Amino acid sequence: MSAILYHMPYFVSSVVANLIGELGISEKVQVKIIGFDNLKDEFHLAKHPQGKVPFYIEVEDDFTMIESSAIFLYLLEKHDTEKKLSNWKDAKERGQFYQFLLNCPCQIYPNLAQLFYQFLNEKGSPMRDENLITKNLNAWHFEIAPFLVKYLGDKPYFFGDQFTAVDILLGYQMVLAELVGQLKDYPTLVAYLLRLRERPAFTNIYNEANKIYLPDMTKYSVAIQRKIQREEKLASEKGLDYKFA
Ligand SMILES: N[C@@H](CCC(=O)N[C@@H](CS)C(=O)NCC(=O)O)C(=O)O
Repeated sequence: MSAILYHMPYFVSSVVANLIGELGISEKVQVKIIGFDNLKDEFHLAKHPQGKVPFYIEVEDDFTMIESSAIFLYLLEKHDTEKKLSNWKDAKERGQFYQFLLNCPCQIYPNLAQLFYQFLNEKGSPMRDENLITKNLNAWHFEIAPFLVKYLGDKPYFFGDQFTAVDILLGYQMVLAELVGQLKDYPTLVAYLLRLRERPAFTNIYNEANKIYLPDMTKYSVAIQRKIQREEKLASEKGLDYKFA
């Protein structure tokens, strides 16, 4: 095994794990689940500056990459040699692939992830920011979802009849939208998600069993404490008066 993707189910690393499944390259790229116990440990922080997932390592020369979309594009270019998932019909279609490659992690995912984390807090909890929830719900319902509904139209997949790498990127956003209860108003997106669920590589990543990895505040707090302790230690070594607020 020469390469490893470090992944946490339902985290944004899922798009890369899903790509590996679709390409059938799990013999070449091992998908390793990093559990809450190892999240933000010394090894993790040495490989990813924020202790996030995904990160990807080619073991022989310790070549390391972070950022889901960069790893996604790297693996697609390296392994989709038969253009099974990236047979773009022209430069414009390639451009639109780049559009979603950036729009998913920069716009859609942060919007839905913030809703997910906010909804972990009970109504009335001081941790819950209703303004942030409203802002993210508005962005989803008034901007993002209408854009996706219009783009998909009555096509089975985002670029037409053929499933492509773009559907891996957007499939994750559909899963998140469903998790935060915001997909049901959009029948075409619901039908699209059902279509994706017919793919074994998709259900291998997004299934009930893997939901044990969905964050809750208790599981996550150990990793956060570990990060805070490390930062306070580094700050004191540098003589900085730094306390995590
Ligand atoms: N822009 C980064 C975002 C990475 C990211 O935010 N990962 C989240 C999961 S979805 C994470 O690892 N969170 C754990 C943490 O922050 O402790 C990417 O697309 O790879």
